[in-house]
Amino acid sequence: MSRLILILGDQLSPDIAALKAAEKASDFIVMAEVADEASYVQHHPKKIALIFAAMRKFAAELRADGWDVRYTQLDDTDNTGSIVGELLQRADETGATEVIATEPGEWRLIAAFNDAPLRITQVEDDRFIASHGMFDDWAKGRKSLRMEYFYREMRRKTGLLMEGDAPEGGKWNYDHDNRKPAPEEITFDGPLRFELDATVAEVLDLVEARFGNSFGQLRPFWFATDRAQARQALAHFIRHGLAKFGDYQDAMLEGQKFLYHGMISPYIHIGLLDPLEVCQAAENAYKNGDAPLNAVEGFIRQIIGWREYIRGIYFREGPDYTSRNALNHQRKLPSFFWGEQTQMNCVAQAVKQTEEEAYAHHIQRLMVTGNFALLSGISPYEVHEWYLRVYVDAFEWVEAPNVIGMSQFADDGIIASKPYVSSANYIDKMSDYCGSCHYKAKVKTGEKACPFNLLYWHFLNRHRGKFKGNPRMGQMYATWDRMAEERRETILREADAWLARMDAGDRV
Ligand code: DLZ
Ligand code: SF4
Repeated sequence: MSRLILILGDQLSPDIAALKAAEKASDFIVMAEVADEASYVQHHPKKIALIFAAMRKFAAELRADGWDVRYTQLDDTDNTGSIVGELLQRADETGATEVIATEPGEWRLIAAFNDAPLRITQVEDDRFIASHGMFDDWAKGRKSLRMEYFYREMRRKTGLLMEGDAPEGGKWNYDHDNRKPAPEEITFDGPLRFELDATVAEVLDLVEARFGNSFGQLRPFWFATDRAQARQALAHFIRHGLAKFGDYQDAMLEGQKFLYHGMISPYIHIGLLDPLEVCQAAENAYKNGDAPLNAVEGFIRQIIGWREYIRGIYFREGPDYTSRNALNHQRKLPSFFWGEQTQMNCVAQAVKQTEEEAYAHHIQRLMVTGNFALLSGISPYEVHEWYLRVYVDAFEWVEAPNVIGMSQFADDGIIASKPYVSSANYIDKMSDYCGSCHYKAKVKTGEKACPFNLLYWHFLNRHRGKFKGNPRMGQMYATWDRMAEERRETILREADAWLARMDAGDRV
């Protein structure tokens, strides 16, 4: 009996679980560009283009390998607009009565598959090192789920950077050597860029016609869109960027959108690169003496530590995770997140490059836009939707825990042991944004005071009840309490006035 084998736009791996369960002689592969997936949030056009182009090329590879692929293009006249609709149509067409799907990375689709009027078996996505069972076993009975301990398990399990039972170099984590301020000169010219081929050019025209009005620039488009290109992009980063990745991973420079970041996360997440092959390539660079341990360990930790941990949390916490709001933040997302002018240079820079590239690196996301949203009390759901929309590597399983948990503390501390808030100090130290800003990083009150300074105290003050007992925050409250009462009142008054101007749509 033939079956349908569903492959979603972020499941483009030749050894994806559903495909491993398939019979080439009798089963049909189903792939579909559908309006539902392209619009559950209004994605950045570059993200849609990457996914559609990579889907089309992957379908061609499968056909060349002898599979019968039933592929729906977005503008096909009989496109039903949803994945389940396409499965039903293909079931009719082929006589298949059963579907094998690799479990999607989003509760929304899992529920749609469970509720579908045909049998869809969802097999676990084994592109991850930690299965659901393994993560739950690790998490069971623990008071707190800190990434660092989970990461050590992953090191042991994969053998990456291990000397027998001990971590390479004697330490598990070399972050202490990372996080250097922005360097004078960048010697990496950024991710490898690819010329448009006929498939990509056709997809760009389609995306321009259908999604051209969404936030974000479609062109220039230069992403890798197949496995061979993604491997070249990885090799380019390993050869030219990795050695300094660790040192400068938190740095930010105006006009330098990538610094030493490889920008390979979208390729891993959609299946063009296998996470272990990426880590092994980095480990080899260390073994060959081409990159230092602090860079390689930091890079590998992002993949087998953070990425796996975040996914474990998403599935463990369940479908209501994105609606959590532990700090009861209700403010609307200000228009400068959509490119309207702001006088805060750090925010303007992060948003501008997001608009251009569908990318900003993790410190821009965490310490500029995320920090600002948390300090000013923006609804975490709105913040989550923004990140899911604008970033090319944003799929809910990875984006939601990073935003709802790590960045906005809306999960009440499942992921972060304290809220990631900081005043202008940190941004000033790690970037060159402050020098040309309308506001002054070192000014604490008055017209030129950096809003991050005002809002930092406003945040701590308004959440005192929740955080005053947190041992990692005692120092902050002690500093606040030592200030003269009049000064505290001035700060809070100015912060409220600034927020009111922002809410009124003034250029702040
Ligand atoms: C993100 C995305 C987009 C934009 N379009 C499609 C599509 O048309 N067809 C498809 O199969 N997948 C698409 N995707 C990826 C899915 O939304 C993704 O599989 C789920 O969000 C789960 O991670
Ligand atoms: Fe951002 Fe404040 Fe620095 Fe301006 S002064 S760039 S608003 S941190």
